[in-house]
Amino acid sequence: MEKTFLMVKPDGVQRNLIGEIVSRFEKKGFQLVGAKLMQIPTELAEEHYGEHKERPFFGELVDFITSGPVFAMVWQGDNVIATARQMMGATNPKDSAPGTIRGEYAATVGKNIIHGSDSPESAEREIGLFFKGEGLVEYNKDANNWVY
Ligand code: DAT
Ligand code: MG
Repeated sequence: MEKTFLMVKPDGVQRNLIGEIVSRFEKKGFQLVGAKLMQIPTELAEEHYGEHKERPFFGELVDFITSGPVFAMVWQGDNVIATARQMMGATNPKDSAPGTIRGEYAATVGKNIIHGSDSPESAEREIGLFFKGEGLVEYNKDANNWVY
């Protein structure tokens, strides 16, 4: 089953949105296989966002993502990578559809509440970066029989 890396960013943690966000993915029928509250070290932030190194907002992005704890998660399910991106909404909340996480809770691109992997390659890379093969729990979830 496909896995993706999702993370409630520091603004989402501070604004008490962890539960709301977890709840949305649970209700959708996805399965949580790893989660932790953590402070991201600068080096990990720079590596995670390495694809944006040359962008003018890179410094701000690293400062923001290291400005407080994040809630890092791995979720599993059929087509979870693309579906989670749809549930998150567009990167810039000015364009995020109502009903999406960013559409409901975010107002600016610099504080857009949630991160989600954008492809199978980035999911594998980000799960490896944040969970290093540890902390993932493989288990049978009976509710899957009612989802699939
Ligand atoms: P996403 O988080 O939807 O995958 P991305 O990978 O293009 O978006 O960018 C990573 C983060 O960088 C994004 O969540 C917020 C920030 N960001 C993107 N574009 C930005 C911009 N033009 N100005 C400021 N921050 C930006
Ligand atoms: Mg991205």
